[in-house]
Amino acid sequence: MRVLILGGTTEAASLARLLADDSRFEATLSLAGRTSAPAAQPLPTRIGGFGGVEGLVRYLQAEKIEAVVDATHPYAAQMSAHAVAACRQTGLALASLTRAPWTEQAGDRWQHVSNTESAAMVLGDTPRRVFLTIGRQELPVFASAPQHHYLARLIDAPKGERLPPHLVLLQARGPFDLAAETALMRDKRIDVVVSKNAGGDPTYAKIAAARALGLPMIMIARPDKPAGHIVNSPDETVRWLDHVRRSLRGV
Ligand code: 3Y8
Ligand code: NAP
Repeated sequence: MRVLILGGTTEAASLARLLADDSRFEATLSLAGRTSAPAAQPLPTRIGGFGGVEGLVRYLQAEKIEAVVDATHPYAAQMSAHAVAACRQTGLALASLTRAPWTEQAGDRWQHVSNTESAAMVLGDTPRRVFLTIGRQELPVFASAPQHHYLARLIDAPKGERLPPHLVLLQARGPFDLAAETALMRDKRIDVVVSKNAGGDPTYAKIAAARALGLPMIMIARPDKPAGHIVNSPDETVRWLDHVRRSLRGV
């Protein structure tokens, strides 16, 4: 059965490894092409947008896709909206591989904000040393709060976007570990961390490091992300795919 995986996450990578050795499925992984050198994957991989819902519908039809798995990041809301629309239009089965958000533990000092603009605002007027761990796409938002000193972690360097004046770039790709995160925040004298609530293990270390150092964390809320049939692990996704395969083949 031909399967499209909308990827770009740790879960998508582990699902790709499961499907690569499974002769029941002929899967293709799809990336947006946000990074210049994405990690190699064990499945045929297509890179780049589809061209909106219509482009995705045309791709699904041309490639004779029989089931779609949305394994994109919790903050990739537009891709998920397009996947729901395109699968509704084509009648294809859609599973959404989701990951639970992080929840506050004892000792956490989280301040919840609804979006990146509010995160820039709640930093306040007094200059602070801010660890931005939200990547590159929304860095320009912090140009509106130029009084702070920013350490921004991202994968590829920004290209020409308007940036805050006091900015140090840290090009690094997750996952990250607790000792390194704690040492980094201490060495750079960070006094507040800004993060998305991505969930999952790959970047939980920054949450634990901030707690250990008693640092406040500004946590940006997740966007509404449309979904099809919810699955919570790569294994559950494979079981769902086999269920679809059997029902399509009447077995
Ligand atoms: C292109 C594919 C794998 C998947 C690895 C996960 C873990 C490491 C943590 C911090 C947070 C951040 C960012 C992050 C993480 C995993 C996972 C995850 C956060 C790659 C990848 C692609 C992207 C896109 C990139 C965004 C950026 C976001 C950096 C590959 C490595 C901050 C999200 O430069 C850019 O334009 C980067 C853009 C979208 C968010 C942003 O707004 O800048 N991810 N990340 C995917 C595509 O083209 O479709 O390059 O190999 C995948 C991973 N990133 O295979 O093990 O599963 O979450 N990615 C966030 O969580 O806030 C880093 O630094 O603490
Ligand atoms: P988004 O805002 O939800 O989507 C914007 C557009 O990017 C989509 O409409 C689509 O373009 C294209 N796109 C997104 N994901 C795609 C995919 N997997 N394959 C093909 N095209 C894709 O997406 P985003 O938040 O920028 O995320 C882009 C990629 O990075 C996704 O793969 C996501 O899983 C990964 N990622 C994102 C974050 C994050 O913080 N947002 C974190 C980690 C990983 P068209 O309309 O032209 O089809």
